Amino acid sequence: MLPSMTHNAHFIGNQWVSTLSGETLPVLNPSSGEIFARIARGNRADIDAAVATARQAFAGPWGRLSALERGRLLARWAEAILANQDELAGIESTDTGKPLKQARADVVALARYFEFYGGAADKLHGQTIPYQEGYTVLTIREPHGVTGHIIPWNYPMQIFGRSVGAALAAGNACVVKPAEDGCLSLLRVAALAAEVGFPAGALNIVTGLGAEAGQALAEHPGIDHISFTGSPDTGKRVAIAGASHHCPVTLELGGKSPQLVFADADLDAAMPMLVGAIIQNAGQTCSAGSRVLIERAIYEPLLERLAQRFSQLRAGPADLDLDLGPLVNRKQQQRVWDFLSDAQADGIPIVAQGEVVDEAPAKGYYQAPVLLRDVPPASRLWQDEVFGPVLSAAAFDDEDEAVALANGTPYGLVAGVWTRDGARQFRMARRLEAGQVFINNYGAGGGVELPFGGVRHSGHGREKGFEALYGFTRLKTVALRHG
Ligand code: TXE
Repeated sequence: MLPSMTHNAHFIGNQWVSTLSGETLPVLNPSSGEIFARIARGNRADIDAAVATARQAFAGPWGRLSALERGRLLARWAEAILANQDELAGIESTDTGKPLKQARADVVALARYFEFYGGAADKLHGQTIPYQEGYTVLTIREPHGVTGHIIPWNYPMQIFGRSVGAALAAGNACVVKPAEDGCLSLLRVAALAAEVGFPAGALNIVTGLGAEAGQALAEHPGIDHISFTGSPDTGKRVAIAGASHHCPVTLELGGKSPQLVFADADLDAAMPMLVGAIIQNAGQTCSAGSRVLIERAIYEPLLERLAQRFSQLRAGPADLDLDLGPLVNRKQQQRVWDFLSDAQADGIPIVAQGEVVDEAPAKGYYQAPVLLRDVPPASRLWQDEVFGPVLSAAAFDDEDEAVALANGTPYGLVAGVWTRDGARQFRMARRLEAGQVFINNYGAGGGVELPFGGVRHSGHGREKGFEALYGFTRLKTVALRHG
């Protein structure tokens, strides 16, 4: 079903469709820096075709399926994904540079989204509302219609799963524009959707560049809801494009997430999560724990432990399955280098660095993990998302200072708190400005069930969990006067 990796096409109406312009884009393997595939360079005309097909599906066979049937299709899709785990992980790992074990975890998470939303599809219901005598008032949750999904390259399968899984469960037809640097696994996943019986047009994928296919999708008047994950700047462009046709937009725009470590914390439990939260996916994670705030009494000893661990970390080609793989592309590598050279110019001390192994090809996009200390709150390194394996540390003296430092960036996606003090756990959970707060853990193992999203520059709207289903529906109130 899937065309060979060099045969590029969009997935529209359960068919492989060549791009109307005939243009293609090269796909580079981040581990080697070599071209290994080509994808279709979608444009406005391809988006028009995909939206028209989705609209027909919504008005036709897909739109007429019951919630139970939609749920069953999602469950079957999840099974097919798990049955093809090795192939999907291999594609993802080559395409994005993820170590194989991370890519395998992403496949499992994708299937888990479809299991969760498959089970939830027929449990999404409205309410009856007590009103005046002689009335019955009820609410109905209806799908928006055709939803647009702009997916980034850092977790193509997971972010596709959380967004498209919820949208389909709620009864929408979807048009997806994956990132140019991470779309091959999704084309294979789309083929599996057709194989398990999704009606034509329920899911459509147009590949290409953000400024072309992505912008055309966000601007398209036939799109009834947009979900976007990516950078704050592009998020703003997408929101403006959505506003041009009064389309609701959900934005997830990354973060500068802090982990606060108090002197009474269980440091043995914290250590793996302090390190894992920044090196997972080479730091290219929206919820990466990129800042560690440490109570002064344990600042030096904890930094020493972190330094020891950082100096052991190894980056290398995805198939070696080391602690981390390469960054996704040259642009992201340059971005990390820019942050590090600014930090050097500001005199911010590096405490420890990992290594890039000798087997790593010189043209790959590698970056060894770096730990920096005494990072000033006003520095770019403290304020802005690096999206690389770079951990910034700073000391605090009391809760108030910890909260001020933690909340003192434009972002607010996730926060972690490490303390044994129960009252402080709740105080911190209330005072930290973030969409998720983890106490004595971080990231909660993916947390398909847990509503997720940001405040301020981290975006708005919630994905994951049951909450996402509300975002992918619109509420209708029906007031019946029967006397
Ligand atoms: O993001 P973009 P980039 C952050 C991270 C990273 C930075 C830049 O800090 O270093 O963003 O990454 C599509 N209309 N995150 O340049 O541009 C694009 O094709 C519509 C955080 O890759 O936001 C891709 O599919 N779509 C993040 C997606 O937007 C457009 C994940 C993301 O690209 C578009 C990724 C346009 N005008 C980056 N321009 C997270 N929250 O996890 C681009 N796109």
